[in-house]
Amino acid sequence: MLRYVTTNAGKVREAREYLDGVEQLNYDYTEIQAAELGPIAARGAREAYRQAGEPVLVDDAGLFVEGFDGFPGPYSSYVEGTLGVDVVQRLVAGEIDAPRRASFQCVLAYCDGDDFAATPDPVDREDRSAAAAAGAVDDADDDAADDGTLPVKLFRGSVRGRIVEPRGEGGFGYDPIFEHDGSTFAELAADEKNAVSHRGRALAKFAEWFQTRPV
Ligand code: ITT
Repeated sequence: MLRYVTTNAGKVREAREYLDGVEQLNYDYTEIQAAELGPIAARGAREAYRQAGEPVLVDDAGLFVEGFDGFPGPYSSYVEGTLGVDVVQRLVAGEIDAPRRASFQCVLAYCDGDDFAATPDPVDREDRSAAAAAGAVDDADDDAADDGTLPVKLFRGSVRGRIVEPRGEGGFGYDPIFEHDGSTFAELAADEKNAVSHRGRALAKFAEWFQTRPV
């Protein structure tokens, strides 16, 4: 059975529209520090697969504000928990010259212990020697060494919008301050958000590929 690895129930609600019978694995994998979401999600998927022993899908997402060089990006969860969404909106509004343009990005990382030869979407095969040099793999520990060689398949989605004063009651996280095509994501029904969102786009790609995966 496919496990959607997240502590965030809002993500699972959105994923269910694309993936029949997917179950949440409420597991808080280690989020490494990185400038991009891909390596964080890939590392998380390896760890979660080793934990679950069955196919896993990790969902790493973030809000990238153009005027802040992409901040909070990979730190979006930490910033939501510390500053909060309203403060982020006020910070952006206070940047007189900065455009309020932003994007949401989502990376889904799938791992089932198998290889993915000749598939169109990116496959992350962590370079074990580079990881060892960076101290990410401890060769004295067999489990950690294996961890770096498990292939992970990545699916990406993004959506552009702008940061506005909070509106709407739906969604979660930064949805009330993210406006796309005249509505904030918190003003959209779940299916309307999915139709245009970063997660919806990544999920659509994943679901199409996953259908072709041998059981
Ligand atoms: P997991 O890591 O357990 O999946 P999380 O909520 O911490 O849960 P992320 O690290 O991917 O997940 O989240 C980054 C932040 O971006 C976090 O504050 C989320 O609330 C927010 N976020 C992610 N997707 C979002 C979406 O579709 N709409 C609004 N905010 C979102």
